[in-house]
Amino acid sequence: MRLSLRFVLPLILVLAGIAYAIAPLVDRLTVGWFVRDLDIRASLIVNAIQEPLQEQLAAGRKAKINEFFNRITLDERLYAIGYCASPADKALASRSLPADIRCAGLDRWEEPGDHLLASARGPLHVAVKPMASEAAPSGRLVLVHDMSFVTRRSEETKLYVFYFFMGLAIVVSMITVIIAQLSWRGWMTGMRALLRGEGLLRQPGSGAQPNLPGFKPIARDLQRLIHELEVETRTRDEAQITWTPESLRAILHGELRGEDIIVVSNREPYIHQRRNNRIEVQRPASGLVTALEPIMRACSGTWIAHGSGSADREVVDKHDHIAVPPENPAYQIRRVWLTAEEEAGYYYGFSNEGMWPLCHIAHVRPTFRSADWAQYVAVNRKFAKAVVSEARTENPIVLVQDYHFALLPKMIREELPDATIITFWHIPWPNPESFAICPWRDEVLAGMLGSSILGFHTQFHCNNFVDTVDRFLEARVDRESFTVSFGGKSTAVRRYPISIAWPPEEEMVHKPVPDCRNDIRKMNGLPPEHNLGIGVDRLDYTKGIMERFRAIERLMELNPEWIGRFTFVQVAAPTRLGIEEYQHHEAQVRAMATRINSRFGGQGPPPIVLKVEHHEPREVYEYFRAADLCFVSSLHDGMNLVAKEFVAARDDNRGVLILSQFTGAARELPEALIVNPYDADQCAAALHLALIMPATEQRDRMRLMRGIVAEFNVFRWAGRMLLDAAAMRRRSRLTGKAGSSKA
Ligand code: ADQ
Repeated sequence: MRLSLRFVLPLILVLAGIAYAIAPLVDRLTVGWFVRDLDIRASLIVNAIQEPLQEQLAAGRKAKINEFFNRITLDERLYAIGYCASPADKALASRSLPADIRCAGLDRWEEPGDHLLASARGPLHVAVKPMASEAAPSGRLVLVHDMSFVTRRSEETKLYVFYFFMGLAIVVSMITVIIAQLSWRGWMTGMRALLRGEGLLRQPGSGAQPNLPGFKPIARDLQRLIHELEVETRTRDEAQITWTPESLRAILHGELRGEDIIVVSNREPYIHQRRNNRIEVQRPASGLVTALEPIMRACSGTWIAHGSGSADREVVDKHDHIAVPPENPAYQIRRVWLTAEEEAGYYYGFSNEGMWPLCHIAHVRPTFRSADWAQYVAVNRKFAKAVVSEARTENPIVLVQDYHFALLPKMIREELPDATIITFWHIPWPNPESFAICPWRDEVLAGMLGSSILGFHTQFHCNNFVDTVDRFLEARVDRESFTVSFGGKSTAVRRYPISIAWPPEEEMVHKPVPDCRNDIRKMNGLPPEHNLGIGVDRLDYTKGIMERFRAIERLMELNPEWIGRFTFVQVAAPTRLGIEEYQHHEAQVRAMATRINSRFGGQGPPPIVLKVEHHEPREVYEYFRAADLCFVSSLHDGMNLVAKEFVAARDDNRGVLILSQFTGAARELPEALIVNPYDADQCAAALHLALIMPATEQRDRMRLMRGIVAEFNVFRWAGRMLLDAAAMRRRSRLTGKAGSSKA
């Protein structure tokens, strides 16, 4: 609009100037035309009155002639008329004949020219016409016409000319602006089409792509340029940034200043619990919370989660909001309330009896019930509504967390088509054959493909997902860019390995390692130099706790020198106790520990100390620092943060990590002793190797692992996803697409 005004105003001024300049010319032209008309009119009048006038002259009736002339001048235009018999005579004339016109001076009005005479009532036109006849008296007639109407007409004409040019200016400039706009839009559409790799012009409605080979090199060059710029920026960013909460915050301020950020997860970052008539605030020990908190603090966004605390309802405002962190509020939690039936169907049922075993190869059969599915759909819908009601803009950035919300991306996309939706799947993705078990597989896949970016921990999980989509949906899969186009939108499938905060909080590593060793051994009734192993997990069948115990039993069988000299402390947090499979698993774990302890525990400290309870993160770190080895034996794990936490805890560069090959972490920490948890002999050998590993080798391995965890920390995980989202939004603005880009 501003551009149009900038163009139209000068054009109007120029045309107004032209109109002003040509006005005198128009004036002169119109006066000339009227003078010619009046001359002709005068001749006609002379012809008409000549005969009766000559009769009167012949009869010598001068008074009658004057009266005749007065009558004629009643005509609106004819102002005066006179008759001169000769230059010496006095004119016989109407009363109105100006005094300046006398018979003696008539010659001047016969000379070529305008014959205009100025008077008080305006310009007058004077015409002198000979009245020649052989038979009758001759002489000259003077006809004076009133020209004031000519002046009036001339003014009107000037005005018309002015308006005409103004109108012309507006019409011409509007046409020019419209043509310019259309050409610009056409050019931009063409460029966008080129950048999308389409032809320059699309046949409206046909979807046909004309092949314009001449433009392909330009498109290729532009695409390459944009890609190179992005890669260069990202490489520069990632190589140069030391990822800390501060750098993440600074990047968010720079790249996503003022953007509307919404996080959705099942678990909330702060839980209000009522205990002994007091309300306590709990922070769940969760990698997800650690990763996302700095984002929320930096962007002052909204975190939507299930309000699961016993005092959660008491502390929210009327919009179910509460500002957190309590000591220094920086963002808000929006709590979503679920009924017992909803929680049973959506959380325990479909999410944890269906999707969890489906995605983990742990040989526990998934259970799918249509009633659970109905609750899962309903709860996802409930959260989608919450997202829409919390969105402050048309295109918020929504970070959807985990398998509880597979349908949410599509539901949000339907309401907010321009949103940038990043879904992160914290658990593995199975191969297509395994996934086909899910009766609602197409709906789950379509739901997830509402995302702009879909993140997994490992490339292997990305590959499995893309293979699954390729197998079951009518979608276009581009394996070079790893994007899936489905239903007119495309989703980028990306690998973002999650991690932990680095450096760990001072409070976690405050207590010196020797003190941790002493205190933990004392606390568990173990001698001061006793060999100690540690396992920290939720009591979940995917964590391979039974396989771990079997390996310890095998160690005792194969290397009896460790009996009474080695104890493994298993800290197991109770989890999902509403599910029968978990109750059964806990009973099995307890029974197995008891059996092994009774077999090998007679000669001193037991091989296994099982602590089925939740510990504060600080206590967990104390165990990590006290142990000689940490054993992570997951049967299948998206990442496994415990492995990284153990590495972070060991600032003394001691301790050995034994890590299952089926964890995402195994791909990042090859300096750990990588084992197959199903192979008890191999695991026992790894335990033995860890217990006899020289301090120098422990140090070398630990240093390398600490370097990796420090560099690829959780701030990098969050930062990379958001930088990708920011780049996607920039690209969308350039190519005129939003959210998950049009395919
Ligand atoms: P989880 O299956 O919960 O996470 P994990 O990554 O090991 O597994 O994280 C567990 C967290 O809980 C760790 O921070 C650990 O310290 C803590 N924790 C475990 N037992 C505890 C106890 N008894 N007391 C106190 N704290 C305890 C899911 C996926 C993983 C993925 C994460 C993050 O299954 O594969 O790594 O999400 O994406």
